[in-house]
Amino acid sequence: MRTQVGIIGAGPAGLLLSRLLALRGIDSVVLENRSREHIEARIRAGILEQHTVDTLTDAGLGDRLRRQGLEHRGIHLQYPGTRHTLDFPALCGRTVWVYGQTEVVKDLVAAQLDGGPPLLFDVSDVRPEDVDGDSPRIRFTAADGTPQALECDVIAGTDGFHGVSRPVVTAGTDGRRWERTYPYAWLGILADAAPATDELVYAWHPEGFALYSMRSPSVSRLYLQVDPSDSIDSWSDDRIWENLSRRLRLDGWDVSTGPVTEKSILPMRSFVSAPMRRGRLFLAGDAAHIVPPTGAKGLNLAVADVTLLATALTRLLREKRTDLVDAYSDTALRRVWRCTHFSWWMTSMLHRSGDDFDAQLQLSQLQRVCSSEAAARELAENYTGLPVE
Ligand code: RFL
Ligand code: PHB
Repeated sequence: MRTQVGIIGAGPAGLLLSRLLALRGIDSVVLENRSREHIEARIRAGILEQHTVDTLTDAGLGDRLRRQGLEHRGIHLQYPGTRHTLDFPALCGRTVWVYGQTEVVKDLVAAQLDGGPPLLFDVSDVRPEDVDGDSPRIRFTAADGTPQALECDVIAGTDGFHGVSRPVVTAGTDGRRWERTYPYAWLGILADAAPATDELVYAWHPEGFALYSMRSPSVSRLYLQVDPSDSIDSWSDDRIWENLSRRLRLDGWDVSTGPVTEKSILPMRSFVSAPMRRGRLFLAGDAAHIVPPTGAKGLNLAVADVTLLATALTRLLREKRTDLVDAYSDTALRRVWRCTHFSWWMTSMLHRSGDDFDAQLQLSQLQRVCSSEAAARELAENYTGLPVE
């Protein structure tokens, strides 16, 4: 088997890269170690920046997004006694869209299986090889158990945080990593309940952060700050709703409840690995970096990486010019660090550490964002996404 770009991992990064390359006449094969059902059911991100929506639309994937996605023109920031709305178009001229990552993945998989490049599910033992030369390959075991070798010009490691690609890059480069594990976790639920809010509510509360998000006019997505050592079994649906109602409360208003269809606890960390390249192996998305979800950046960063990478690989493979692939890691990392800072800042401003000095600093910062147009604009520009270089 031979292709120009061997892509490891069919998350949003790998699938979109394959699509962008196909539109430029470059062939690829995507290898995924889980099933189609599994990757289409994973509940994750929900907020798409303007550039992500534009990229998906330009790639011919905007139909359902425009019909079923919800354009949001701001967020509510809340702390006891105050719910303040940030108006994004007024502050920075951009908006964001609520459209679940599961829907993005379904759209990408459908496009791929409808005459797009090969997408192989349920493969195992995936190993990138000879990445320092001009003819790397990926060895893997196909779903039927046969060992295979995929000869490539280039390999893209888009296999997420727990994938096999990053260790290969780290082992062969003089690389560095930076990491922060936060002493918080998010308990997330999906509920069949019409959202009681027009915009997302990010709430600071003495008992901990809460977030009111949504997936559609009839499905709510909500999160609660919990202890990382908490077990989901100790959080009954009633206990979750009581906490959400208390932490999000505002006079004359309450969350709307309904059957909980999914619940889980997610750890929170920041992680950056550099460089994002070793020879002919390029990392993109969660394979190279992780942000805590507070800034809604992870999926959008993955899209920004592959937008850059698709252009750089096209230049390499069509024009034999190496300038953009050589610049890829540094260019991508500038945006990664901006988003890492913004996600850390949002996380630090909104989560209760238990320390009362921290709490006063957080409330002062929230009051500043809610009273100064300059401070609000800084949040709005970062949240809606800075332009891709
Ligand atoms: P993914 O989505 O993890 O995809 C990697 C794919 O690679 C496969 N894989 C392998 N395939 C072959 N061989 C191997 N050895 C393999 N190892 C792994 C995996 O099965 C998978 O299919 O990474 P990608 O494509 O880089 O996409 C990144 C995003 O998924 C992630 O950043 C976001 O979900 C983060 N995130 C959010 N991002 C946002 O932009 N906005 C949000 O509102 C937002 N909310 C969230 C989030 C992440 C969350 N969780 C669960 C971590 C909310 C949550 C709760
Ligand atoms: C979500 O809807 O899953 C979501 C929204 C905003 C965030 C994180 C997650 O900051």
